[in-house]
Amino acid sequence: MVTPTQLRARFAEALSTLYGTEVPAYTTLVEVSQEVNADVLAAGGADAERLGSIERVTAERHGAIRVGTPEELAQVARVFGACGMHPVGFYDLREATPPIPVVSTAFRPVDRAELAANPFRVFTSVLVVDDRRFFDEQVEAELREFLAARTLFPPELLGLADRMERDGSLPPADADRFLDLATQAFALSPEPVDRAWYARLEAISSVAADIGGVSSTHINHLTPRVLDIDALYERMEARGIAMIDRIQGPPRTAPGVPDVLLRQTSFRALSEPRAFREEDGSVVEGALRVRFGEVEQRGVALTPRGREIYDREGLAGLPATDEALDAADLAYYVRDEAGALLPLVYEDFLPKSAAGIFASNLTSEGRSDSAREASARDAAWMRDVLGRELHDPYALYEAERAAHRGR
Ligand code: OOG
Ligand code: NI
Repeated sequence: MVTPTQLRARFAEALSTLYGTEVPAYTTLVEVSQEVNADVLAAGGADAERLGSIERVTAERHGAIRVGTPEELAQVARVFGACGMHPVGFYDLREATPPIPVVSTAFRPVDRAELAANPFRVFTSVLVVDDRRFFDEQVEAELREFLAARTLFPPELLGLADRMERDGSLPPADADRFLDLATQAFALSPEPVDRAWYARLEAISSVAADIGGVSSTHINHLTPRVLDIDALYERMEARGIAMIDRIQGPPRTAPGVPDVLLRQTSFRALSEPRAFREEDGSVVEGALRVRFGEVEQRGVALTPRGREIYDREGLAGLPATDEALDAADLAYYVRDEAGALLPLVYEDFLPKSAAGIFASNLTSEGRSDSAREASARDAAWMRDVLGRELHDPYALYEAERAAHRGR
């Protein structure tokens, strides 16, 4: 029988293979990440693995997907739920600059053994169709009609997902079928895009067009983890792949100073051939730029107090050693039997960086009117839509630290 843990590892691998055939520059990114990781390991020895074993880091990916309706989001939760991935955190990208008309969560394993077995996580955004800052009543009505008419996930896939969640395992043939259907659900569709409809949405927000302008969803990017993101950035540029102009998140730390939170960068969205349906009904070959490659480096998770200082003062406001960060309760650590501090790696996302990643890959700033009324969306809304617990990231780190202390 196949377990959710095995299913997750195989799903991450299947998506990686798919994305590599669809976006060849992703394969380059994975190759360069592995070169950099091998070099860091050779130079740093055991210290290089303080934020995760090389096996974990090599297999580690995060994906990003975008859906249109609460119903679609609830279905995503069932598919990922079958893989032992649970919703963690609430991110409101409408507050970003430029504002993006989505709210998001991340599906991921929540306990340490599961994260160690395979840490696959997916940043998942849902369009806010009734937010008047972006969509007037007419566009909202048309969006609702378009989204209601599509099916992202076939009933067979959802049925298999529910069986896995109910039984805790699936027979091998059913697991294979789940993986085929789930992977296919995130592949780029050959279905023609309605040119006029897509263009209307794109004038408002290219993310809205990517979500509500097409009849299927797709993986937007798949992100390997690297142990030295500055080295990676240089090597990608040396290979002739244009990266966005900066690394999001905290700056590089001096040697010996702990890395905190998450650093990310990406290469620009590439032009991909897509079929378009014109107003006269004819279908022509065109191109869209929406999918890109991103890479991340992870550091120790900060406590709410540590995060507040980081958000206000940057790295300069935080002490420069594990001992001091732990003593002042600014970052999460546990102690091994010998009393040495082990960092708890940050497993989540940063709204400012996410906004930067979104923004660097928009075709235009879009159009929004901040004077108009926002629609209410918060963690409670997200939890109701998901119909399952929405985990608070801090509660997860706290619980893990407490469990160690209790041993
Ligand atoms: C998600 C952008 C955010 C990250 O790593 O912060 C993100 C998207 O482009 O759909 O993936
Ligand atoms: Ni990402």
